[in-house]
Amino acid sequence: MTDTDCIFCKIVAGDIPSTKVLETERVLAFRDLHPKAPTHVLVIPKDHYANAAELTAADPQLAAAVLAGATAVAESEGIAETGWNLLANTGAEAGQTIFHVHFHVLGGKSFEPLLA
Ligand code: D5M
Repeated sequence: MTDTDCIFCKIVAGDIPSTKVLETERVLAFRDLHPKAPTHVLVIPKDHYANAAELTAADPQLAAAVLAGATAVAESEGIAETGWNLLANTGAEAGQTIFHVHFHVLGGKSFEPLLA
């Protein structure tokens, strides 16, 4: 499942370059182009779903695989022990700009707690 207009589908296809951090059969993780922290990696399903809600409704197993990928990235980046943030902006009002679901893995600096 791909969307020909989707920039992350193009990254999956290898048509746009990316710095890959992890790849499995169904999941890809690559460094964010505009990092907001020393570690800033995006974890995506290779299949195209617009957001986390669509992914979870359509394929909960794949959603779990993406979360497992995020955890593996935190471990390989050396931030699993110090602490890391996992963020999926869902919808334009929440700040989502690319409508291929992606989880931001952020670490290596301290963020103000969102809910403080
Ligand atoms: O996050 C979208 C994120 O995607 C944002 O942090 C920039 C990043 N981005 C955009 N284009 C690229 C490419 N080509 N490679 C890597 N990262 C990219 P959102 O949650 O939708 O605001």
